[in-house]
Amino acid sequence: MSKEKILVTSALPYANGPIHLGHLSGAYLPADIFVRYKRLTNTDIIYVCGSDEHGVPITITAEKEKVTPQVIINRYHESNKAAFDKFGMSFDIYSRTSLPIHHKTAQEFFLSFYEQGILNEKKTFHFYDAKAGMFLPDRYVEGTCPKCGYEEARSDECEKCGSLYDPSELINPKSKVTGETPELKETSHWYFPLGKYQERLEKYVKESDRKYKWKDNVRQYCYGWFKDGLKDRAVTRDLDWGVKVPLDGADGKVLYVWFEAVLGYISATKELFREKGNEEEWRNYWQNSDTRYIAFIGKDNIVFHTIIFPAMLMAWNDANEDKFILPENVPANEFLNFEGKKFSKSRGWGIDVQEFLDLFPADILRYTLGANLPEGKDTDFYWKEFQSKNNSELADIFGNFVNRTFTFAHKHFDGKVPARGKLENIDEEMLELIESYPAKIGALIDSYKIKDSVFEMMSLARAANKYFNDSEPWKSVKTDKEKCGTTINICLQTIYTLAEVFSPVLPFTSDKLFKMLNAEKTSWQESGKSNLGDGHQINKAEILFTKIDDKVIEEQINKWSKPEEEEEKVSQITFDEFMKVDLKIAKVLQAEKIKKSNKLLKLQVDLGKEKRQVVAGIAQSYEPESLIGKKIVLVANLQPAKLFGVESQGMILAIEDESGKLSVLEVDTEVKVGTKVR
Ligand code: B3M
Ligand code: ZN
Repeated sequence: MSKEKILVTSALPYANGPIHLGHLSGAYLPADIFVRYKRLTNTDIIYVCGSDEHGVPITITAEKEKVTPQVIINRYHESNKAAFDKFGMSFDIYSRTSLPIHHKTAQEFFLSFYEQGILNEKKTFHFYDAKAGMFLPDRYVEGTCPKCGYEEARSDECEKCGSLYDPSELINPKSKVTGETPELKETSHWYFPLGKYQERLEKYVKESDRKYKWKDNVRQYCYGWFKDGLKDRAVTRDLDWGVKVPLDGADGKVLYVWFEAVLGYISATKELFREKGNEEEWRNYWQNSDTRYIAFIGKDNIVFHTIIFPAMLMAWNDANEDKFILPENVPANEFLNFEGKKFSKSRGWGIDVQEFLDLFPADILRYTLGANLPEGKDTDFYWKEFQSKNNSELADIFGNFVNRTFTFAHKHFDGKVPARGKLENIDEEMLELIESYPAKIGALIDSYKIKDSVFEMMSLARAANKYFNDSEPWKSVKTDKEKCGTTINICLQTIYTLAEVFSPVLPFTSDKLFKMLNAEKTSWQESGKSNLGDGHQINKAEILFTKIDDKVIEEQINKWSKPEEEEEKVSQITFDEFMKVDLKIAKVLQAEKIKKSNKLLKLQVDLGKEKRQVVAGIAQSYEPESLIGKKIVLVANLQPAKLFGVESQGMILAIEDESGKLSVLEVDTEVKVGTKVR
């Protein structure tokens, strides 16, 4: 049978900062487990990744540090590569998008689209920061929302009330780069007509999902996009850092980072085989309809991998002889949080990988993250849990079992695998168990249930520990040496199986174990058999896992509880500033939903001397009727604003809990309407 061909990619991390544990759980560890497992089956697999080295955040960081973007990307490319290496990531290549081979590949795609005439050139107005001499991407402009008055609204979209508007409507725009007021300046860009591919994309998603069982979150996300309708997307930007637009007169324009970053997978593969001196071999993966392509990513990257990248490949395939395959599956993970809160580089929240690996060995981290992957929902990294996974699972179960077996084998059998005597039920059951586990674990990994597979690996270690206990070799060694030999023989065979099935998650420990066993890995399928012959000499045991002290963990917990307090600090205002806010008690007279909005309610409130109409974003927390009669606190002197075409003359105070549920601030019904709050 010819070997199955698989191409695996993980999202290319931005070379703009260190990777943290959240990244590992999202797109890297699951892929590495998958790849390491597949390499032990009859598979021809390559695993490709690299740094994403373009995009505005890199230029902004460079500007802040007064260095060139090249300095930034070199720094983080090298340090992230080293961190991945220390973590045991087994990429076949960790490339980078600043390489000429990538620029060339991305430009070829752009030109193919351009020459087919599918790109639309459009003129639009964008914010331009004259001081920085650059057009500002949306998230680098901040201003007051024209609809709700929110002061941190983006150039064309308000996070608070969800409205979209024209950038010219944004009140008091400020550049986040220089703090200056940007001007609106006309520019032209090329747009990729995503909508034209919608039908084919829907078919592709539907069929791939049916054949390969896509994850629920991924499928639902795609259908959400389809439902909204796919729109043209600009594939160029006004910037000088990036892949140049390969057209005359396009000076100062580069390809949009996402447009070229996904193509980075292809150029990295080219680079891999160029290094191997087999330049055309990349086609055997990307352009071979027998190859299975799996793209591992985090949930924030779904649209780029299930819609935009496939559309680009379709567009290429329409016009070229050499046709690309599309991802067969995109097993996107949710997010890992850190001690209950989102990782955040800007807020300094969450430990990065280098920092972590300076303190603890990679395998413990791989196991802890692997056992808690955010496959179906967001999960959390907690120091306490990390400690207990290490101490009571890796050390107490797995390590203990290996240690006891080795001690016995050396003490009573000269470090040689003893022959088996007559098998009892308990022995036969254990042998059957180890034979069944590789297939069981493999099937889980094959269906991207990596977290469950890790659980099963430890289940086998647990069963082995129990087998040792129940067999009581410390008794049989005195009364029935042959029986004792049987037990130790089976325990050693089990260690072999464990060394192999754990190898995708604990590669360093697995290597140690094979060295201790004085044996080589076999294929995944064979690893459940009895692989150690009678009389086989084993080596001395090494310590596999050491327990982590409470003190060490507490130190970390203390260290990571600081930013939270800092976060609570908000900037101070003067008494006079506070007194400018006119807070009044109002009574809700009427409440109704606003058409087309699932967040907003329209309220009529009584202020005593006057009545007001207020729009409040509380529709997901309250049925309209339940608000009638409540006395609430109103910001009465807020500038009126229109939301979804409905005028709002004030704002209601509310509290948001962690789940996002809102509770309006209510006061005693005895209080008179119109009373000032102070
Ligand atoms: N660099 C975004 C991210 O790291 C982006 C992924 C590119 S994958 C082609 O989340
Ligand atoms: Zn708004």
